[in-house]
Amino acid sequence: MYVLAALRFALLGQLAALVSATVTDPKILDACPGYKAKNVINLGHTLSADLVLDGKACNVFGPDIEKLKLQVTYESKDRIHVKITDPADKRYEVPESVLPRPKADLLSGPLTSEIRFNYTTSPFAFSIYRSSTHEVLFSTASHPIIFEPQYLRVKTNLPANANVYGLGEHTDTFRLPTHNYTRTLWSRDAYGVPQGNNLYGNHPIYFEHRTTGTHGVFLANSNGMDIKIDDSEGTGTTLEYNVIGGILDFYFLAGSESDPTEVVRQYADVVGLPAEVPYWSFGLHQCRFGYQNYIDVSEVITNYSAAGIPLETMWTDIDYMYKRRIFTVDPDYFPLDRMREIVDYLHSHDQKFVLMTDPAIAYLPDEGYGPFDRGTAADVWLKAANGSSPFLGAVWPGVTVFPDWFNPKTQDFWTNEFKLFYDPNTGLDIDGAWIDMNEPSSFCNYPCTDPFEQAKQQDLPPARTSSPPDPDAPIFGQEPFSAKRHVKRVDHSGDDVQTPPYAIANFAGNGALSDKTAYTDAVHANGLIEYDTHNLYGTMMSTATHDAMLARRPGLRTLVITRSTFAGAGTRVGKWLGDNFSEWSHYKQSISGILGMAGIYHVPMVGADICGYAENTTETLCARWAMLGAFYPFMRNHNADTSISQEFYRWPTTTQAAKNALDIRYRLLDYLYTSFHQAKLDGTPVLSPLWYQFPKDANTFAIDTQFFFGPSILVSPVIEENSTSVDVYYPNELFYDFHTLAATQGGSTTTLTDVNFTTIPVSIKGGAVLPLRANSAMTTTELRKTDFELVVAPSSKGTASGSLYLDDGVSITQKHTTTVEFAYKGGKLTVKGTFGYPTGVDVSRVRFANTKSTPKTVRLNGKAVTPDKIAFDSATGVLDVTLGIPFKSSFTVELD
Ligand code: MIG
Repeated sequence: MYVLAALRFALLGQLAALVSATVTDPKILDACPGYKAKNVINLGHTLSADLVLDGKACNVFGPDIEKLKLQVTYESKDRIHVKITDPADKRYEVPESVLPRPKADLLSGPLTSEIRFNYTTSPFAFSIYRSSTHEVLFSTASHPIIFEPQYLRVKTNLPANANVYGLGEHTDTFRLPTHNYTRTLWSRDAYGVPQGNNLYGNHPIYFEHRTTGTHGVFLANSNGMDIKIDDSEGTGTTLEYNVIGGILDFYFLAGSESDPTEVVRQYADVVGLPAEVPYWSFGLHQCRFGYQNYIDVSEVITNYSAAGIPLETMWTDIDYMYKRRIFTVDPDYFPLDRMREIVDYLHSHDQKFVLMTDPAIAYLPDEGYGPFDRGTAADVWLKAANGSSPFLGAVWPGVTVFPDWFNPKTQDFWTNEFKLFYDPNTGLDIDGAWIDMNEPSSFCNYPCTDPFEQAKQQDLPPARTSSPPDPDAPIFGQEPFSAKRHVKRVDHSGDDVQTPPYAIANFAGNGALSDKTAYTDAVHANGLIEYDTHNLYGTMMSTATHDAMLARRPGLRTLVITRSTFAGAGTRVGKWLGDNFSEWSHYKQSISGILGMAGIYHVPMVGADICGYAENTTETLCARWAMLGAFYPFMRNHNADTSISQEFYRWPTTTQAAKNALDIRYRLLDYLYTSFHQAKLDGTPVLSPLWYQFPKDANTFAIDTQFFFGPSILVSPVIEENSTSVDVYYPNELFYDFHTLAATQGGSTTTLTDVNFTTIPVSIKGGAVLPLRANSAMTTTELRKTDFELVVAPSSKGTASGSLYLDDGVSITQKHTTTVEFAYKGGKLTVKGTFGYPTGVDVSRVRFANTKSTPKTVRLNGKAVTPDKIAFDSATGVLDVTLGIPFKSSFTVELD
């Protein structure tokens, strides 16, 4: 039976591959009739038209839809919304509840817009061009739009060797390949994060950069899709969307001719500004899969402290659960009272605790498993195709159900489970939440005819020797049974939602859409089916978890780290990059991964598993990775259950490397915090590729082994195994060594040699005034009691600026904040701020880099500073002025 099904499946798969191989031939698709525009109504601010099939249907992957509706809206001076759909049919669209859409500014229109919409009526084609230069940014000319029930195709020409970035989540180069390249968007549990594959998250946005400007294109569509970039047709480079459902819902972002970060901010106008996270969440996090028991956990905490490596937050993976059931602890291995002791210990030492919560809930009717019983009573499970019985998968605890985040009662259910299990008085008082497996992941391939058999074969849940206790007696009693909801579905009649005619290049299992996940025909409470909403599952779980965490500690920011994301997820959660390997190539590719999340998709609280998740790390790889990881916004060491231990204290080199890099990170923590605050205000990226800051310098366009951490810290890690040298590119500006402040004039590639295994090259871009903590500390609480010092690193023009934002670090609404602006010009440093939040510390000193000689006088607020407080190092050109003044008011320091 199994064999037959598998065989049938393999055949189907090959057939689908064959069909798509022939039909996606660009010549066939380009020969499709396309549409003719009729009844065009152009009101300036908006334009609408009927699109009518312009010839004999080509029916490549289903019948061409005869009549479509085009709606164009100038939403702001830098954004045009282009929507094409079938007016006769209720097609799926990404719900506003998941991705709220921006409002249109009614005063905008082509006259004031930085980009414009242009079109031809017969055949219908449209283009977007830059108003100032008339440069075409996107054009469907000579590539007819194809619009079928389960296949949408839009194709644009690109410049040769186009610089395209985005379309994540992926582990490919940051600048995407332009030859025979396919990006598939379909969430999957992507162990090993292979290049070229679809991974956990989906962000259908790309930026295209030219020396004449940068623009963005966002397709608000959550259906499975292949986006192809190719230059092999001999007709130039093209980018082609092949989407298996939903509608064409494009946002074109004008970006800017001079500043690439404009388009980043404009994208935030569409998907939302990133969540502000607590100050403590920038401390070091330690995790692993495979801590055997509570003693292991407590040992790690002790060992970190003994090694003198600051550990801010301890994590525990699914090991703590009883039979892998969420909202339970194993009474023998992770007994509640001992785990509560650990949490108390952490809290009394200003440290934090995070636990994993998976979405899949053990299917255990009549066993008194509270979460299952309460969810069943509230009727919040995702349903099978029949619309009534729960959809069953096989995950860690065995056979499971999945919460349906579209069900209006699911939030209350989830919030209540969090309140019960994570109750500070009776349960585990977590400070943040870690959510995994939310693609959603299931261990069963399609057709998963018997999840019970699958669970048995995989020995799920993995056996433990202890006997099962009563995992959790309900505290608040049962939820009232609710009447069956009315199911209203998007019309998928006639569609094949398991094996749609166009097969996207899904890498899960055998490639079927339902492989290793909830079936595409699983039904949500609002009638939507997974075929359309699959890519939203992780983001919806993120929102629900974020809200559940806020309900536990009202008014306080939280940290939620998810694996699966969709556009907009960053408004609530952070993300880690999933199951990488302890390999040098994965260490390297993590840079483009974090740049995508923090630099494009607005999920800035991001990091990869430091030292690598699967396989065994080495002392030197882990040392290098500890140092690179110190410049991930989210810094967490995590590994797999079968890998060797890799806490930073395990090897001397790694210990020293971690200490050195953490020292830099912690001294920069307020700078990072300020950067996150800026991101929250206007979407300015927290991390940037070099070209964001040097957009005219073509040497920077492909660089993805160096990056800016905040506005002015350039990180240039050693990349190769066993190497102590690295080729770095310093763009044309002054760069200063972070430690010595020695200046280098950029403009070329330099080989740094003798970079030992406890050192990471970090430099300050000229033009920055940095507020640093004078010393690092063992916790961020301690750090906040440490004095500040300032570094003035002038640009080649002799000026510098910077800023500092400070608040209590935890409240969502801040009563008192401190904002300080730093400006340096003509030998005068001006520090001007409003000091609503008391820093409680001093400014101990200022170091002026690139100073030619000792000035005649140095004045603090106009008064001469005594010579004993001034030191000049002629070798490095650094003038060090001791201040020792309370950091609570504005001041100036003048050199002359
Ligand atoms: O099937 O919870 O990506 O970080 O350690 C594996 C166990 C489930 C996958 C996550 C990984 C985590 C692991 N999880």
